[in-house]
Amino acid sequence: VYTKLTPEKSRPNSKRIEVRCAMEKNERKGIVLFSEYKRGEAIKKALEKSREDILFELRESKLKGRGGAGFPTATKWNMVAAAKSDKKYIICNADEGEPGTFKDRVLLIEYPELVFDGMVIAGYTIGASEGIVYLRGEYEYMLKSLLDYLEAMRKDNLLGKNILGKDGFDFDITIRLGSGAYVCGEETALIESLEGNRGEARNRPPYPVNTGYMGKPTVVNNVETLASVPHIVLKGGEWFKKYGTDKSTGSKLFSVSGDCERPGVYELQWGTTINELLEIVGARDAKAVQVGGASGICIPKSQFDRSLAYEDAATGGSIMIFGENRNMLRVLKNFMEFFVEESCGQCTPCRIGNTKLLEGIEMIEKGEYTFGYINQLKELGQTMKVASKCGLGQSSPNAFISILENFKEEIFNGNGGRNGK
Ligand code: L3W
Repeated sequence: VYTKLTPEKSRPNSKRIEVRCAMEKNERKGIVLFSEYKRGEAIKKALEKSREDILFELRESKLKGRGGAGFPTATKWNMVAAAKSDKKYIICNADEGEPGTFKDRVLLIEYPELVFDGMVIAGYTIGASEGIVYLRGEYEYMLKSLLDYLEAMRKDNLLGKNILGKDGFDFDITIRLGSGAYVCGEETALIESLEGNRGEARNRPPYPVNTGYMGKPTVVNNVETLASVPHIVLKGGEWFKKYGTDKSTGSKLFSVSGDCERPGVYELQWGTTINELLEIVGARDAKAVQVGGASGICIPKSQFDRSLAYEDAATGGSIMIFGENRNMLRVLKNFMEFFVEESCGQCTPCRIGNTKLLEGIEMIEKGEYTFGYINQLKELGQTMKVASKCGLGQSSPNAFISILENFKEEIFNGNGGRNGK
């Protein structure tokens, strides 16, 4: 599916929005990530530049981390570039475990040139000679093709010693598989896992930029963040920030699933409204959109004019659409079961908190609850957000709080409790 929306059809006064569904293999047109790119192009250009120039363009672009948190990429790279150390690392976080998220999978399968070239450029800029892809265990099926791809890059001297004739720039990439733990998408749990330890988050600070893999300065970037870099190097930061909004520049990949006619991965400008997105994907009777996966917030129809942007409805790119017939309590129960299962158990707010929230949902299902207790659970959710050690427990109450708040009519008065579909 390929659609172009004119300004009139989208936001008034907005720039043209180009949309592409990456599930269609032959389509090669898009805003940034899905636009034309040839392997090695940006590496060649980067190696003609100084590290400072690359950092300058990156800063100009205002690229922010695409995993969900939105930390400025140039700041992160700069910290590692400036660090004094005999060894530095660039890690590509491909542990795409957020329910409803499948855009990194598409990038890795269809656009490996962007991801790997982005890693090489990162290595050059920060002064690392080793890159590691931490690949979600469930993506083992793509391991062979990725390894073949890396081999082809070595043959073209895009990896290895003195890359493209650049004296002294040696860089190579290895791929390591996860084993299915959601928490290993959290960067410090990921590093623990890479070091051969149990996947549990570390306290931060120190951040990985100071004390990362093997205690060395490390950049950990999401797949999509790295894939944005080659285009920025080729076309410049000014070009990149023509797209999107002031605070959320460029484009974003959205993994769209649920009750719509055209699920898939879409590249849209930041700032696109939920209404616009629903029209593009053919969702006619949506009553709720879960933005940001199970750990995100559930937005009701009355707020569909909100923008997908760091400054409004921020997201790592997961969009789950729920039609009129969905039982939102059951949706919520499904999310909370996931978090109870995936909490690593290390910190109490997350381990006990998620279990308590799930128990609350089961009480509502049975009709055995008091509003006083449900309100206490919402407060517990707020406590989990501030007291949990890592992003898992800090964000798992989002769905609980937003669904119970935004769908209270359905859940407490309608048939959503015991008798819904
Ligand atoms: C140096 C400082 N570095 C922050 C770095 C930090 C990290 C990045 C973001 O992720 C998100 C949440 C969900 N000096 C620094 C610094 N950094 N301060 O910036 O850090 P932070 O703490 O804002 O967020 P986080 O804990 O890394 C939480 C999302 O993750 N999430 C799940 C996402 C799932 C996927 C997926 O499957 N693809 O993305 C769940 O919580 O959106 O916003 O690198 O080191 N002073």
